Amino acid sequence: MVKRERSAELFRRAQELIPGGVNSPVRAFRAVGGEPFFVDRAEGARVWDVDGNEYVDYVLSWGAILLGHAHPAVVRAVQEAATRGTSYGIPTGAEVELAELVTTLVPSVEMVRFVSSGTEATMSALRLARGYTGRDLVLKFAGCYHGHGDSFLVQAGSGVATLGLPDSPGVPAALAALTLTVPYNDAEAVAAAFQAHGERIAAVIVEPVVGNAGYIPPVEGFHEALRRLTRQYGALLIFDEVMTGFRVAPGGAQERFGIEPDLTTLGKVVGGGLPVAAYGGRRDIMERVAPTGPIYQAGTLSGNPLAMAAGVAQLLYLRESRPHPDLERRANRLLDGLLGAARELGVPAWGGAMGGMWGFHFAEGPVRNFDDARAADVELFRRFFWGCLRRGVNLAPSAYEANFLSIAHGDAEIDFTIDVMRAALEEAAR
Ligand code: KE4
Repeated sequence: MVKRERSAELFRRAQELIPGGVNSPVRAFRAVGGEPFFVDRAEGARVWDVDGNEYVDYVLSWGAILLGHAHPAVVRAVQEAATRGTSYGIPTGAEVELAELVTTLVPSVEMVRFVSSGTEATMSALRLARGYTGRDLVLKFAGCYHGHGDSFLVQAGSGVATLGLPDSPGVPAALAALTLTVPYNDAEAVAAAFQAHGERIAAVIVEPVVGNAGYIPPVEGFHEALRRLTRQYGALLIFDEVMTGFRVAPGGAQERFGIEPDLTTLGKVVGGGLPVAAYGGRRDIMERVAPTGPIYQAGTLSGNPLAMAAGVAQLLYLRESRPHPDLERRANRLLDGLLGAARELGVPAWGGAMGGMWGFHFAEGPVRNFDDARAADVELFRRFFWGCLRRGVNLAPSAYEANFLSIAHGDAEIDFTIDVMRAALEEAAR
């Protein structure tokens, strides 16, 4: 039995002081039951909890860690920046350096504004799209998560072209009504929504590869349809690449799919594990952002020098090492190991991998949208998750999340994980 006393004690204290004992809900393990472990330290592909248990980690700060935990280049850059101060509220050269890296790696991004979280990036991109087009409606996809901005905490109305309803208390119905929600991978539903509301839609925002309903890749032609329909109706196309940016390819999903969105939001990898996110895109749109334009957005810690240093270090390393083909090979080997074990055991399973992002559903598949994902065997997932954790593999603690891997996940870690997943599935499927 894995010792967990110190995590349990910390969790008890945390719950007294922090809602659910965590600073972001998914960390509380409510989707898998039981209690979370508390991390003591991490290095490369591994994390160690406060009771000394070791895990090969596939959460990787929900995708932010591409080079592996505590990569020397990132640690050195942050340490060095800290000796010169931790925040100024005054422009620094590091912001220019990261902006140059982002705009060269992500071709559609001509100008960029750094913020401190993905939520801030998507909220700002939406306000910009509304300000630039003079329109109010936004169209999103069921199962896609774009942070906790009010306009995104909205559930689908009854029909594809009906207006949204609040998906959280505190979101005003009047605001939720401005968000249309349609099924992912359903270009006809998007066309119907545009036929019904086209002249009022400011933007379509989409996870180009879904990571927040479990892993769901786009079907052939889906993004081309979004690009065509947004152009046809004068709406902006926003690629929310907070998760896919720099992870599925150096230039993100848009490079992989050959799509040029009008705006892109970025996060996670761009900050090397420190709080950096960004929104950017066409110069004629970005120039409408204060202080060059009237559309307001600001942030005390935006462009924080330590966070910029971490982001620059991770992106420079990524640009030189071009790790994505190797990451994808390993992710596919890992997934083939799991799917092969499932086949042998007669367990329905389906999954996919793109660059350093991968995921699976215990369902026949293919999983094309949120309804398909919700039809998967979540109970089996819960047993499987704990079977892996007990054996030293830390997967995302929810069936509706993606997993990741880093350049530190070598063949030894992949082989170990395949063995663990096989044993965990055998036990869970009994
Ligand atoms: P943050 O505000 O959490 O930095 O980013 C919001 C966000 C926006 N867009 C996409 C595509 C995202 O995946 C996210 C955040 N991802 C989740 C993972 N499912 C973060 C984990 C969490 O909520 O703690």
